[in-house]
Amino acid sequence: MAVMDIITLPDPILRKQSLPVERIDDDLRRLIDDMLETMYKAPGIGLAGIQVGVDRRLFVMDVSREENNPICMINPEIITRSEELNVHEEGCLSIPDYYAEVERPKIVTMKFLDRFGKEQQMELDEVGATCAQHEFDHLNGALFIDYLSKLRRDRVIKKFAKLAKQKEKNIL
Ligand code: GNR
Ligand code: NI
Repeated sequence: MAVMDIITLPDPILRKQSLPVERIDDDLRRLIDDMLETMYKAPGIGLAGIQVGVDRRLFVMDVSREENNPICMINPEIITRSEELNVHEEGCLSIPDYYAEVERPKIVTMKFLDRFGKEQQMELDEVGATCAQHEFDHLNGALFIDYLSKLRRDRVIKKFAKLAKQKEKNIL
């Protein structure tokens, strides 16, 4: 198993649309295990392929306190969204040290393939629903800051662009 590098803002890769996973084989299962290790190490409660540079429709998550409930969703679909909404503070490993409240459906039902290619359905609530929707967004190039006002979003993007420039300078 290996810890992978996590891509952060303002890397344009994060805005890429991910493509369906076509083959679920040992190589993919190895990637899933590496993504889980990377997520636990961060630490985070979710990680999408695109965050480690893999533009395929899969993500891992674990919202259990004991870190003993790893879930991997391949080619996920959100098949139901509750009318009731829920506000949750969100963060993203690709936008380090920035947090904001986001309103999303409180309960979602996800349909996906598991690591063995078996079709699964799962209802998620509260943090689980928030996390699954946040990860699903990553597969479409969306980030939680897209739900904020343009002013706040632009401020965050600007801050990370400036930071990246500074880092570049320090290397040269
Ligand atoms: O670690 C993470 N925590 C989190 C908190 C609230 C809502 C969503 C998340 S997901 C995030 C990890 C991440 O960036 N996944 O894409
Ligand atoms: Ni994220």
